[in-house]
Amino acid sequence: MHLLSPRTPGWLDWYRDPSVPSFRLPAGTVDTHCHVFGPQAEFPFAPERKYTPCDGGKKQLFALRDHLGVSRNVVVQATCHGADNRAMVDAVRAAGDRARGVATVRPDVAEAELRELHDAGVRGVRFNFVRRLVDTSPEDDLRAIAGKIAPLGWHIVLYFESVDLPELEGFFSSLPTPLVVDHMGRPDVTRPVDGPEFSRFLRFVDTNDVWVKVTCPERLSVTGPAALDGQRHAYTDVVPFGRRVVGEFGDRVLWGTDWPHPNLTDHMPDDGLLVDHIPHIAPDEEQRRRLLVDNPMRLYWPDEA
Ligand code: 0GY
Repeated sequence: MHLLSPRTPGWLDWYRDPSVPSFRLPAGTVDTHCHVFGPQAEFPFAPERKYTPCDGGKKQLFALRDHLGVSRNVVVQATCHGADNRAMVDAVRAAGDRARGVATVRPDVAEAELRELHDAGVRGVRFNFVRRLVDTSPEDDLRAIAGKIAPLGWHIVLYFESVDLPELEGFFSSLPTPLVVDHMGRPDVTRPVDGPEFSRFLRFVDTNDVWVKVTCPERLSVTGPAALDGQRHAYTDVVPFGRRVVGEFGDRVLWGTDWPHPNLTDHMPDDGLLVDHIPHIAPDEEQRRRLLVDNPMRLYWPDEA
């Protein structure tokens, strides 16, 4: 039997007893950014990983989905599983038509493997440029992957830090598929929403085929989860950023939980509170319908949209 690795010191477990959100998600809501971790005994973590998480498998993911009132999930390959997509694919298959996947693949991936991933429900690959998470792949490798997945109609999910956008933007713009940016490109929310850094990001979105996940207020926030005036309104410093993106790119925004919330060491968000963040960034009903239902359906279930 193989020995289980202990989780990384300081690692916080996902929230075991999330509250019931006050905001009721519209029918058909898609959580477009969540992961599965293992369980390690069944799906060992990749040897090259930069962290060892706690287990967070498909059973718990589906329980959270049902608790929050989410209809469907997009399970994004987490770096702790490297390019071994088995845990993610297992979760997507188990969900039936209620999940899609985003994989990590290597440049030498065979066409038959991509076909198999497609049949399982995978519709994109993730390119990760966050150095604490991965050793970044050479651009030529990423181009080779992009060339292989483009004919399948897939997109590329990009995860990067905002300070790296100027250096990466040219490469991103040259990619042949739609792009989906994680966590609004990770802005520094202590800087002004109309300052040069975030304006550059908005320009990048405006001038390319880019979708934006308005996810992870808990990761971006400096003020943290403290509720405002006793209301279920946390992560208030992130609100202007989310609201701006939803306001400007209403037909290209996506929402997600980021469960089980990798790499958080200061606090673990209550997923119910994350749902209650939505009306603050998408104040009108039409915006919320597009963010939560219409946009993700168009991207991941186009035949049903
Ligand atoms: C996220 C955030 C992180 C990690 C990963 O795949 C991952 O390991 O995505 C992070 O640490 O910022 O998108 O869930």
